[in-house]
Amino acid sequence: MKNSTDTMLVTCAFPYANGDIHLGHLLEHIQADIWIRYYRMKGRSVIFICSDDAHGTAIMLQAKKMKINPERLIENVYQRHRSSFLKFSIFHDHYSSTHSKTNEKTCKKIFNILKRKDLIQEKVITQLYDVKLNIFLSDRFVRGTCPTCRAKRQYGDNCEICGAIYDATELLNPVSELSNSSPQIKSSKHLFFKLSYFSEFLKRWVNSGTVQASVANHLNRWLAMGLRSWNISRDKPYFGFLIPGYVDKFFYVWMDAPIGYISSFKELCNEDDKINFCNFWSRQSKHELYHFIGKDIVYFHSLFWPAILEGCDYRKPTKIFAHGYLKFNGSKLSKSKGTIISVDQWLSYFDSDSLRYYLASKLSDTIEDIEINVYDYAYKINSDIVNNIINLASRSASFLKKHFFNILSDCIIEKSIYKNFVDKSIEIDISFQERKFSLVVKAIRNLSDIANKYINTTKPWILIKQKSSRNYVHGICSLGINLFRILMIFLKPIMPNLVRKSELFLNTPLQWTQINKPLLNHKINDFSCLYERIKISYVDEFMRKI
Ligand code: NOT
Ligand code: ZN
Repeated sequence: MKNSTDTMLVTCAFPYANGDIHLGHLLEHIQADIWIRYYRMKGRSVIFICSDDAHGTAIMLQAKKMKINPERLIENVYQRHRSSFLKFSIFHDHYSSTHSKTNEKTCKKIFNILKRKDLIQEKVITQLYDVKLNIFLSDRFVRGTCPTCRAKRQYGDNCEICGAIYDATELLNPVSELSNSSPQIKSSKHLFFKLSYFSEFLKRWVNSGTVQASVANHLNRWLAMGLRSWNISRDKPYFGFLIPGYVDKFFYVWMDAPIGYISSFKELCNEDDKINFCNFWSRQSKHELYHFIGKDIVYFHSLFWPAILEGCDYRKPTKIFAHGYLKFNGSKLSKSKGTIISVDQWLSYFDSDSLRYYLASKLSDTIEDIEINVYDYAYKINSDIVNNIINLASRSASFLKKHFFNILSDCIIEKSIYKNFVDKSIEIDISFQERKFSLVVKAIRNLSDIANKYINTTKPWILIKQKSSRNYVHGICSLGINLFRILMIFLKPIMPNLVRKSELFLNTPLQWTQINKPLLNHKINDFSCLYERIKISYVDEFMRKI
């Protein structure tokens, strides 16, 4: 671990402000949140920020469809997003919107720096234009026949059938998705960021351990093909910020979104004068910056973003952690296929901690996709959490209440088992740090098996019948509770609600630094149900309804 006085700034990708938070967003936020909770438990100073991604054509069009202005749309969505994250125990230190005044100021400032350094170039380009609606069509809003393989209804950037990459103006028989009319080719002046200027810098940066090896492989292929200048402007009508010094030109949403990381942090610094903005973003910054993102937006974060930062002489991300897609019954969760599962849909059947645990059991440091199967989920929760971990507490607690006034014994009777649990913390520590949460869950599950086997073989329910074995039973059940306590410490970053209830039951806060200090001669509270079994009939109904 690095110097523990440095601050870690952690971000998740900004959800678009035109739809609800769904399980795909949660995968990323839960991954980041577990990592953050772990580091905070270890005493690190961690700041978690995010923001809504409020700009772009899609948001503008949706507001139009709803007959409201885009400001109103993004405000409503903002409130819903914030409440959805809270429902999953995800508490950002600051959650902003890319449509904020701070972000407008930061975007203009960064643009002016880049312009001054001659890193912005003007070019006239041709694009498809919807004459019915008076709007330039972005690649996703136009379909036509692939110029290479003649496949029909392909988008304006690439062909899903033959993989060809082309310009939207090369499509044969293009049709606007917005008005169903055939667009015209129209030219207009645009502003480009000279990305290729940073090729050598990016080659070094990408291969210096800042991204996962498999991501670096992809990036190296793009770098080898040569980088092209990047269009950072959009014509009106567009919902975004106007570019200073130009008429009716707006910043492209992918320009102001990453800058939103800086702006969201800046707003937090304005609220909290203990955090120094300039120290953090300067090139010499000793603080750390981590971005959690999906693998689909690696290009923006690992090429454009560090290049913009380098161009402004700002610090670069410490690491970028990409994850795979969340799949449900074998297919990618997608709005168009109706496989999006919203936070509220999930919570009307199940709880938040169990999803956190289930996703943790699948998460690792790779970009492999993650599959959710709700039957497997219910099985895992019932088996690992209810039958194993909670059962360990409930069976031990029943003897302690009935025979020992809820007071734990004054010594650990099987020191080797206790030591085995404590020693596991070294391995679990590393797995948390490396984001290999599936290994954390596996280790917890194995330990809970060991603890339950110990109770099964010592059989306190038989021993209690002999008066002479009372002390032994006291020792067994107290050990059971102490082992449960260690499991709860390990689970604290993953299942915060369950652990809070367990802290009440154990009558003590749970801290990582206290793992090797068992509760001795300590009064616990009466055991009350810490976790409900998931009914399979619920799972059936959930599957029928979604
Ligand atoms: N709204 C985008 C998406 O793909 C993510 C924006 C990421 C935020 O959902 N900032 N940057 N870069
Ligand atoms: Zn094709």
